[in-house]
Amino acid sequence: MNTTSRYILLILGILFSLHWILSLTHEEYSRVTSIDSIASHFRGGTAAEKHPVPEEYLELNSGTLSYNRKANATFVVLARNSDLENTVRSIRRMEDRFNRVHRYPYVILNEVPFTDEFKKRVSNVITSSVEFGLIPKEHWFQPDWIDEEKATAGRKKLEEEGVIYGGSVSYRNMCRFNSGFFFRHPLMLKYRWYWRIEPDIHYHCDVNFDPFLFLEDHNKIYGFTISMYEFEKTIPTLWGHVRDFMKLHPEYIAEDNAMGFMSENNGETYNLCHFWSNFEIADMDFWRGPAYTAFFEYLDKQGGFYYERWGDAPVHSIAAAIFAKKDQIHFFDEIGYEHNPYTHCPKKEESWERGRCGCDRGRSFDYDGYSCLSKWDRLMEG
Ligand SMILES: Nc1nc2c(ncn2[C@@H]2O[C@H](COP(=O)(O)OP(=O)(O)O)[C@@H](O)[C@H]2O)c(=O)[nH]1
Ligand SMILES: [Mg+2]
Repeated sequence: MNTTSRYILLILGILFSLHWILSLTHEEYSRVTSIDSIASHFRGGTAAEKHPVPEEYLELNSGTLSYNRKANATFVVLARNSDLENTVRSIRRMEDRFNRVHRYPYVILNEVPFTDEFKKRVSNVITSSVEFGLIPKEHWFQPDWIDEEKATAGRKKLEEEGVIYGGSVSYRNMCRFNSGFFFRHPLMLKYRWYWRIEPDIHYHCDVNFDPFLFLEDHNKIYGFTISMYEFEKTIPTLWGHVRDFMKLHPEYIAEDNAMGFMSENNGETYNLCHFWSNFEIADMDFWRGPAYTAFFEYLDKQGGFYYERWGDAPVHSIAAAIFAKKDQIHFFDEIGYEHNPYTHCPKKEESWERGRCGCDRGRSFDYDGYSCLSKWDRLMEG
């Protein structure tokens, strides 16, 4: 071997070792350079390309299916009185980009009564109708049977570890409420579908189709725009309980489900992927049905909403991925959405143009190292 070849081999060896060490020691690096993630840049068959909302749903098309039709649906917003300015902004954006055409109602919920000022300011930007609701105490506060000493120790630990909202009880109340109770609120019972809105989110494109009708007509139960990895420290025991539940209730596990999105080894371990639930368009019949009811009750009994800091995002996502078929979950590429710090901007250029999107497609979160969309693409390709 001549000297040049030796040098080349040496350099390749160093690069390979560096890559290997970085992959082992830096999760983020490992994600960005994983085969899935790199492959996604070259894939033609991403979910965005393969599963667009069909032409006949687009309002630019005179034969659109959504004229003269409406779903039994509502927006739902959970907010505090102190969220007033940001709630007004989110709703105003939703009105501008979608709802001044579609006129779906709003339900706005809080564990304390909304002030008159809040109701007046919010109602003023809504072109449809709105109901303000008080959350029943038993749907919100930490139950008596939770061991407070254990819960305090759990909060302290996460706080010391610098986990976001690690020491907050109200954040835990919120996550448990969003996991198991919002769809049981008396004001929500008359509806089947909901679209969740949070204070200070942005809609970057015109939504010129009715996502509720699209989901309903295609027998889907859940729509998302952003997916990502969960902080493992907030759910150390969650997957163990999920596995126990699946053993107890194999009858609820759907055929052809989306387990492959969340696990690389058919359910043995959780890869932390979940749909970001601050955006959700979903079917409450699914949450109200036997599988999810039993699942939520089972998880709730373990106390992890308080002893750890289980989020509604992994809880909803895991349930949708296990109890529904993968085809019943939909990635909405067309909907440009932002919740600080991440933005989904449509991948398809024609969707971006048609939606008059203001976002930068080059900065879309979709194939960021922290996003799980490449895993979704992989699943939907198979
Ligand atoms: N009524 C009420 N709403 C809350 C409370 N905490 C959070 N929320 C709402 O729950 C949602 C998620 O909270 P947020 O602070 O945005 O959490 P993040 O998105 O995970 O950072 C938002 O709609 C908040 O307005 C609370 O204590 N009371
Ligand atoms: Mg938020």
